[in-house]
Amino acid sequence: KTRLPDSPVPTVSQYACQRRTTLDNPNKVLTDALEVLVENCEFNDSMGPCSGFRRAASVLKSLTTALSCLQDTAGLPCLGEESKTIIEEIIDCGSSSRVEDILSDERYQTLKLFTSVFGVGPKTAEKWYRRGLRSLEQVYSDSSLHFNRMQTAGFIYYEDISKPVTVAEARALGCIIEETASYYSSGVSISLTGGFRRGKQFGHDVDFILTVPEPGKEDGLLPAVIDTLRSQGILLYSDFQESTFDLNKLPSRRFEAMDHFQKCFLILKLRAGLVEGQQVDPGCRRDWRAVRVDLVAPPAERYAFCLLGWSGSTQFERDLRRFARLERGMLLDNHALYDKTTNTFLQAKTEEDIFAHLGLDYIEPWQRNA
Ligand code: DCP
Ligand code: MG
Repeated sequence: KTRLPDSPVPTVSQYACQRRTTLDNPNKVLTDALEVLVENCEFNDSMGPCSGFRRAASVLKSLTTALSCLQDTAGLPCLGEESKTIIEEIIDCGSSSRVEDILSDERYQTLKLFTSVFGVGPKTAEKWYRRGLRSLEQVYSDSSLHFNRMQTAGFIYYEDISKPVTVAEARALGCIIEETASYYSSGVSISLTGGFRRGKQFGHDVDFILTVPEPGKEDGLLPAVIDTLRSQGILLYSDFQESTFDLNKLPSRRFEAMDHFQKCFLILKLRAGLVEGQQVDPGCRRDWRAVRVDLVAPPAERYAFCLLGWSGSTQFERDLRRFARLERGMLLDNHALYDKTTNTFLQAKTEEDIFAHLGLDYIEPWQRNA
């Protein structure tokens, strides 16, 4: 028998930052199912199994062909027994009983509904559920409950902000923010980040990074933008967070979900007439919709780290940090990259610089949909 020459087996990395994951996902049925399990774990506060299912779903998202049998998963990383069982069930019978049970579970459905309100996390949702509340109407009319400002806005604008934001709307908002910021300084640069930067057609919000070249000048930027939006009559809600960024306190020891840059979480009034391709319906009771917008204003020299951190996906970010720590002995967050071996901060002007410091091939934003 003639032996075939050893052909290199294409291997899939266990790290999302070493995979190219576009929005084309031929295994969406499988990844949707695994993500139901992730969500359910989040509701149950069981973080262990949660990351297992998250990583499994993320690996499948990077594949360019649909799995047709369980054997197709041979050699793929991050697929535990539980994930494989789900995958096999779905391939064989079209659905997974475990996933179907969760989807029809009253607690899951209710927590999903409650956490769909802006400002409501799993803890609050659980509290409402335990009081026997099952619908948003019941929650909102329960006079013994206290809602914070964010949740109140979440209820008032619920219908609008639970409707996905389109690319055209994101663009229109970009123009508004750009013009508004230019009143503060002609040198302001604005970058679209988050899901839209990864090429998504819809988002739950629109994320922008604003920078000014002059060091320190970013301090007054967002308060000025917020004031102008208010005076234009398009500010429906604003939660401004002062910068707590301190170069001397870097690197932060744990993974931080939130960074320390100046930022604001907004709800803006977007007029239909400003959105390209959108007709103003004369019969409509109003010619605008409410949209969620997040702005962050890092010091210009932190821009690359901030951009990389806010571009996502969340799983891509998690794996970048995990890769940095476990494979390179480095600490990465939205502010900086720190080399623990040499005890130095590695500087970066661009995302490419950061990938290079980590010894990673550059992954384009549209390939980060892990
Ligand atoms: N992010 C993160 N960790 C978090 C929250 C956010 O790494 N806990 C990063 C990754 C996200 C980005 O910030 O991509 C923006 O957050 P969004 O919640 O707006 O997420 P996306 O923009 O990716 O998705 P959507 O289309 O739902 O807005
Ligand atoms: Mg977003």
